[in-house]
Amino acid sequence: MTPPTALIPDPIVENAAPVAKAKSGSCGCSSSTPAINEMDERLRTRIEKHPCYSEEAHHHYARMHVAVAPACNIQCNYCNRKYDCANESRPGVVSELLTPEEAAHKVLVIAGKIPQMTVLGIAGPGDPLANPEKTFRTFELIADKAPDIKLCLSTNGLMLPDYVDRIKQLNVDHVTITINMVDPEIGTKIYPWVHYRRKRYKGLDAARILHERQMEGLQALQEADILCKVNSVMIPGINDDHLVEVNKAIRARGAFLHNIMPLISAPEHGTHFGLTGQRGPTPKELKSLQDQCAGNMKMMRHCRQCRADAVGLLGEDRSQEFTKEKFMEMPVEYSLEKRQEVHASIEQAKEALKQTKAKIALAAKPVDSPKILVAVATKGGGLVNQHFGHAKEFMIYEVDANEARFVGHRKIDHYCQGGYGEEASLDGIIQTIADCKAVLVSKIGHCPQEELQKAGIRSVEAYDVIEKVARDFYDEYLKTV
Ligand code: CLF
Ligand code: SF4
Repeated sequence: MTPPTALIPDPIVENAAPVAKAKSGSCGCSSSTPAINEMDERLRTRIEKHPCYSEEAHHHYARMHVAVAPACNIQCNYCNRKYDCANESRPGVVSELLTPEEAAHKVLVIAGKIPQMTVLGIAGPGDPLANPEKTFRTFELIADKAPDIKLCLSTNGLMLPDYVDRIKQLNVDHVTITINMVDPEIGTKIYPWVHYRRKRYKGLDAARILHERQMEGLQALQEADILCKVNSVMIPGINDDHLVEVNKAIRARGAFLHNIMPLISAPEHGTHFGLTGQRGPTPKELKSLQDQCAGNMKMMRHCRQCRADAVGLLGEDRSQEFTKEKFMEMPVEYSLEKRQEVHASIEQAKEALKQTKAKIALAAKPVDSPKILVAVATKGGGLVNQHFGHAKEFMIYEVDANEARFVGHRKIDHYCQGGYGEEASLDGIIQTIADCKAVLVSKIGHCPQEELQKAGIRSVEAYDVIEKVARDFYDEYLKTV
């Protein structure tokens, strides 16, 4: 097995940010390059440690959520109030509710134990802005005691225009709005009611109010220079075609990033869509819509629809290590200096990996070549570094002769359970990655390797930079087809 080319990868700043275009002088050369570089640099520092806003950052930096906001002011047809806000959560997940003081204690404990945790988000279990005092009190406590932690919130947008000034004052630099439609007629199929200024609205009135408030909120965020991500839940037959319009509308109003998430719907969730048999999109349908919108603006493809009390790197869930019973007994060991040391070493390793990737890119010959998908097992760091049997999800990369590009992730059942391979999970895994030509893993047993081979999926064992392993496999693959 070859040693890793570098330990931790780079913070390549994602493109397509709503950065002003260079003004050209009469000679055609840029007269404002320094200003743009300055702006790029500022943008880079705002997102480089945010695992949701930067695809590269999510390999290295973690986020956590605190569940301080129980109430909600609208009803979405994909949500059951017994559970967390499904705008940013998988349905069927329940979080333990915390007071702002308990939440602040939890954040400080985790900031000491997981120094790569750089972002604190409030995303439920209801809507943070339907619980403004609890939400803002929590942010105040954390900003005071842990100034290096970025503050983030996710809202349905109904009350957003009222709070943009307060959000700005508190230095919350990242806000997500869930926008599923820009046409209230379509909204009537998603939202049965909204509760606004002490009155309940239904049907078209409800959808119209929500739509107008979302657009107003988005515009206000742009004017306040707060980075805004838009989440959209893709609901086949209801808003799937329409999300291209949503994408254009949000881009025109300055959204930084668009995250189109699949509807997760099952009868046992007890949601309207679950009970009426509304299906979610297939991975192929989701990717195709994301690709369609990608020409317009930067798409987020690494969202894990995490819970309102999520802790850890995206894709890993450490929330059970920090239940209320446990974290209330843990001492606060927050140290700004220690955290900065850890971040500096991550940044160093990222720089090393950036150079490795640059070399790979340089060696690529821009030619027309078939695209294939490969599935990658990783524990983070931008490396193929996980045993097949330990993976709970695969990252999917699209590879051709020019590049290996992250296009999404797929959840799977653990193959290795209690030290033994599970045949039933293997069948499920093979189905989940049936369209991939290979799995890239640090190690794989003989039996799953054979079964994968029968299904036309090759196994590649390596411990190295994902893009390098993917490209090496691609070169080999081309020789055999
Ligand atoms: Fe949390 Fe959301 Fe902030 Fe991230 S999550 S409030 S922006 S810190 Fe991220 Fe989780 Fe997807 Fe949300 S992966 S569900 S997009
Ligand atoms: Fe549920 Fe969130 Fe929608 Fe409120 S905004 S109904 S909590 S999914």
